Amino acid sequence: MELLFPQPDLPPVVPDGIILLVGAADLPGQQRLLAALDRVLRAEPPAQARVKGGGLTSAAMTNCGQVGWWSDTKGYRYQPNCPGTGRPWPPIPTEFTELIQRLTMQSPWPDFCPDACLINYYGPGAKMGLHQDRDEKDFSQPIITVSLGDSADFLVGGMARRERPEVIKLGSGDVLLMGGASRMRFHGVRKIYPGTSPLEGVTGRYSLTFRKAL
Ligand SMILES: O=C(O)CCC(=O)C(=O)O
Repeated sequence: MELLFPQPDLPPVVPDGIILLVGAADLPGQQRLLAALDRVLRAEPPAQARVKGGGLTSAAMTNCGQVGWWSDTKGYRYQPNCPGTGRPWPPIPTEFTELIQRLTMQSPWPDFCPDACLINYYGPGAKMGLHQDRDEKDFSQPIITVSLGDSADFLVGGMARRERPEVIKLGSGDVLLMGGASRMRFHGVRKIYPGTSPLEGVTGRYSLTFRKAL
């Protein structure tokens, strides 16, 4: 069908307390983030974690910051050391904190100062089930997610797992802030789109999720 008017590029409607910043990091910015991420990954390579039931997470994980989120058969927690190596997690790179400061300055959370950054790596077919982030001490602080690499379908549900989630497409360089009335929404990742990364040499998707854990 021929359109009478050009199709406007409307941003997706998101629930109250969620701010979606499409293209918050441009390509050179993403490359700077990637170089910093690479240093963290070389220090503490991502690994799938055990969950309480005994299975493994679909995404591989690592952390930087004062504490890192981890899971094993005993449950979920933040801890100062990498369980594999026993070493403290690498510090959050300044390239990451500068981006977060720039983005939160005009947000409802101008004082947000993350002490933890959980890095998830999704290879082809990896996903993350609907869950709430509830291991942090202060729920008045948001969770901020930066996407790098392949695009993904991010799911945002309600306060109960059974509520049908909406799908928000996240591309490389997009940033999602989740706080306020939406801080405790169930969320997850339904699928990634292999081969869509604009970053040379990156296959799969990384999400850098910044938290105030302590
Ligand atoms: O990868 C994402 O965008 C979501 C990550 C997430 O939900 C989490 O780490 O709790």
